[in-house]
Amino acid sequence: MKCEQAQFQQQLLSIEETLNKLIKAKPEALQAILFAAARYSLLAPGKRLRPLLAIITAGSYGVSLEPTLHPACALELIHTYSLIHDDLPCMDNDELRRGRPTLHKIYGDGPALLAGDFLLTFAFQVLAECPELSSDQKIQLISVLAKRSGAEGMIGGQVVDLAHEGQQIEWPTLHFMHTHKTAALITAALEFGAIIGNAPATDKTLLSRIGQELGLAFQIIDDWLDVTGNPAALGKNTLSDLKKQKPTAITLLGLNEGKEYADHLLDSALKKISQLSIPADELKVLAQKLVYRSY
Ligand code: GRG
Repeated sequence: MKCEQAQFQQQLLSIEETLNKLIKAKPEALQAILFAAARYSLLAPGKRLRPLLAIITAGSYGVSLEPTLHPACALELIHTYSLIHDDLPCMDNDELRRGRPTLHKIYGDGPALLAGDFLLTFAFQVLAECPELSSDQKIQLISVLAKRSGAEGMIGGQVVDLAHEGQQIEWPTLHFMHTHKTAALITAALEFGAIIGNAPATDKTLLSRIGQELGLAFQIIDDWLDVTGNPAALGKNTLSDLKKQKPTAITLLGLNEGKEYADHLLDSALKKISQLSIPADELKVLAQKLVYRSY
C-alpha cells in the first residue's frame, strides 16, 4: 500500500511520526511492558487508512494537516486495539498480523489484553487534549468515536459475529456484522474530517453515508483477498475465514458477485462525493485505492 499510496506520502509520514510520539517507549517505567507492547502493534506496518481518510476529508474543507493529526491518530489507536483483541485466543486466535507474530504470541494474553485497553482509553485522552480544535469540536469527536466504536458500532458488530460463530447466517446478518464491525470506524474517519473541517450539515449526512458504503466495500474486498490474496503482501494468513468456516461476503455472494457488489458500492460512494459542497478529488482517489487494493 505504501507504494500505491505515493500520492499520500507526506500525510503517511506525519501519521507515523505522530503515532511514534504519542506513545513513547518507557524502558525505565514499572509498566514498561505496556508501552513496549502497545508500540509493537501500533508501529507495525498498517495501511493507516482511517487516519488518512480523516486527514483527506478535513483537507477537502481547506484544513491543513496539523489540526487533524491527533484526531486521525486516535482512530488508529482504536483500530489497533481492535486488531489486538480480535487476534486473542478468546476471539479469532490469529498468529500473524501486519506481517509479524500477533501481540499475544510475543507478550502473552494478559499484556496483550491490557495493551489493547491502553490504546482504547488513550484514544479518548488524545481527543480531549487535541491541540488546535475548539472544545465543541473535541466533544463532537469524542461522541462520534464512542458511538462508532461501541455497542452501536464496532463492538456491536463483533458481538453479533461471536454469537453466530459456526452457524449458517443469511446476508442481512452478515451485512449487520460488516457495517458495524468494519464500516462504523471508517465512517467515523469521514465524520472526523467533517467535524474538523466545519462541513455543512448536508455534507455531514453525505459523508456518513459515504463512510458506510466505503466501509462495506472495504470489508467485502478484505473477504475477497482472504481467498485470492497473497499472504506475504497481506502480512497475515489467507484462507483463514474458510478454515474457520466463517461466513463472509464471498461465501454468501460468491467471488465475482462479491467483487461486483464492492464495485457498485464504490460507484455509489463516488457519486455522493461529487455531491459534496466542495471539490474532493483526493477523497475520490483514496476511495478507489481502498477498493482496488492488493493488500
Ligand atoms: C474490539 C475485539 C474487537 C473487535 C472489533 C475491528 C474488529 C472488530 C476486529 C478486527 C479484525 C477484523 C478482520 C476486522 C474487520 C476490519 C478489518 C478489515 C480490519 C483490518 O483493517 P486494515 O486492513 O488493517 O486497515 P491494517 O493492518 O492495514 O491497519
